[in-house]
Amino acid sequence: MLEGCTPWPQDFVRDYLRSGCWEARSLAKVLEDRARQFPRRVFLADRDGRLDYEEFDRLAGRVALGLIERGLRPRDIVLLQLPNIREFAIVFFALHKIGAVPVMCLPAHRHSELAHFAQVTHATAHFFAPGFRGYDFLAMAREVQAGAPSLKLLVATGDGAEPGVTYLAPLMAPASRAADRAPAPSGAGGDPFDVAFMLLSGGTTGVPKLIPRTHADYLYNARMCVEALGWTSDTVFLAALPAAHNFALGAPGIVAALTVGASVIMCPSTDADEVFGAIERHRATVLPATPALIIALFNSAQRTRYDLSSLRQICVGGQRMLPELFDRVRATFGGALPIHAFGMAEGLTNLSRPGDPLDVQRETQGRPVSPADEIRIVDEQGIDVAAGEVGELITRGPYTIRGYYRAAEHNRSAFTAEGFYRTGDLVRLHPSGNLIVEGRKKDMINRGGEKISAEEIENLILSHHHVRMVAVVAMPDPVMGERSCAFVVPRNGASLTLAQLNEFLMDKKIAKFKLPERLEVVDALPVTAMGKVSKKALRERIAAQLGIDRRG
Ligand code: J2J
Repeated sequence: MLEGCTPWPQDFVRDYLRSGCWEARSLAKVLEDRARQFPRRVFLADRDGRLDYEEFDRLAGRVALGLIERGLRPRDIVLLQLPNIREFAIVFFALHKIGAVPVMCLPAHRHSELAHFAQVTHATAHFFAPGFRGYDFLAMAREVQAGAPSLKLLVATGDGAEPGVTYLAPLMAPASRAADRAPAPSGAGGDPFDVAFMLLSGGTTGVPKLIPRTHADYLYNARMCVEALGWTSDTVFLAALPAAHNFALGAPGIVAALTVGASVIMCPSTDADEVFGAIERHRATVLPATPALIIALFNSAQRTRYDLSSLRQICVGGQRMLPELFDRVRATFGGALPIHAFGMAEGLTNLSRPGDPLDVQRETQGRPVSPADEIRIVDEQGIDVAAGEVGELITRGPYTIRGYYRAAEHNRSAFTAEGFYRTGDLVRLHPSGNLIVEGRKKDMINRGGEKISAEEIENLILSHHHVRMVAVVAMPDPVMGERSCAFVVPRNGASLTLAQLNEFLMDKKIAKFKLPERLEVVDALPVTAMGKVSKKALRERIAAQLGIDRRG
């Protein structure tokens, strides 16, 4: 396995191979197989049209050759920062044909995050869409490159003549058809049991951690999602959530669709008109969403103007879907079934099953997709709690990582000695065998499914010279579920407003969704009996304050 990763122990490897969980096939190989099996079936559609499996595979091959010509090599690590457009998938599979390893960055990431990923991985290339949402990604890419000498290649979508930039449109163009006849790189460096790509952890640490996923583990994860949900080649999956997130990428997303020869619609926005328009136009059958997105879609006046009758499943995850929301989804989207998706980029996917009794589907967050997933619910001492009691969910299995990338010290606390990943989620076992998420231990804010590490933002705020102490906590929000609130103890006599704080944080060039949305200036922070800042007390305090604000 790639240096800096933690392999599964040999006896587990043997088991996962013997039981057929892991197969010796890379992502590129699965694409090539599907292209042979279903040449004329649509794999990918977006605003620019549809691509069948064969065309898509050919395009990915062309781009792979073009990138090899420009110096990209097997095992190179690259930053992939593309929105939900066809190029996202074309480049993703082109990289797999080469055997290069993409880091799945979000379009929302900015200089600070990208520079960190480049530095940790020694990435050799950065892929971006220059003007997406009016932001100058090229300027940012150049700035990141200036501080990261390993970044030799900047690759932009579209066409252009900026010096030092490779453009994707010419690489995809039929003009290079001669190259189509050259032997396409066929999963060259794509060892099925090695790292295929790296996801980013929502994180509880100062900087986001990288999650190395192998071809074999991810394909198994994807296949088991397909089985749990009964997808077929007739499934039409709409990716409106960022495709770089595990939820839309494969669990259960694009890679899952690929395993059964289904279709994927790339939708670059979660705007209601865009999402509804894409469902109607492409007769989408599956929509993955966060509770926040579902609520926004409900509240849209546009809903009744579109024909949404093709929808069969609405997978809701990233945050807990309350039973009331489950009922509303059922009643509103023409009989489409709400599915709980309780997953994590580190691995374990729990899904509710269409065949379960309705009350179980409604009230629980589902169960693991694989019988080989091991789950335990433990107390503070790591001892299993009694059935039905709340405890921390820990897990290991054929598609759950054994360690973050190059993070030996953090891994010692994030995993047990037996290799179980500590999810930080507080859950309880329902009599049906499904899980109910009751809360979490980990110190993060879950803003509409987008995770914010409290420590990361606290460290940045502490560098403000007006700040003596800070604690960032979640405050309840009817749409987003949570938003972040910063409690700040200023230095003697200093003052600070939310606008000033956020201006300061924007100068640090971080993703905008991480900015606190409320500032409480206080004289002191409450402490626990152990002398630690009591985030619980702060969360309760801001929740009570919001209750007063809303009433009053
Ligand atoms: C409560 N908490 C949930 C849910 C995730 C499918 C769906 C979501 C993710 C994801 C994913 C939750 N109810 N239904 O990767 O494949 C919280 C938990 C979890 C963390 C993981 C997928 N669904 N969560 O959200 O890596 O706290 O993955 O540990 O972004 O989100 O976040 P992430």
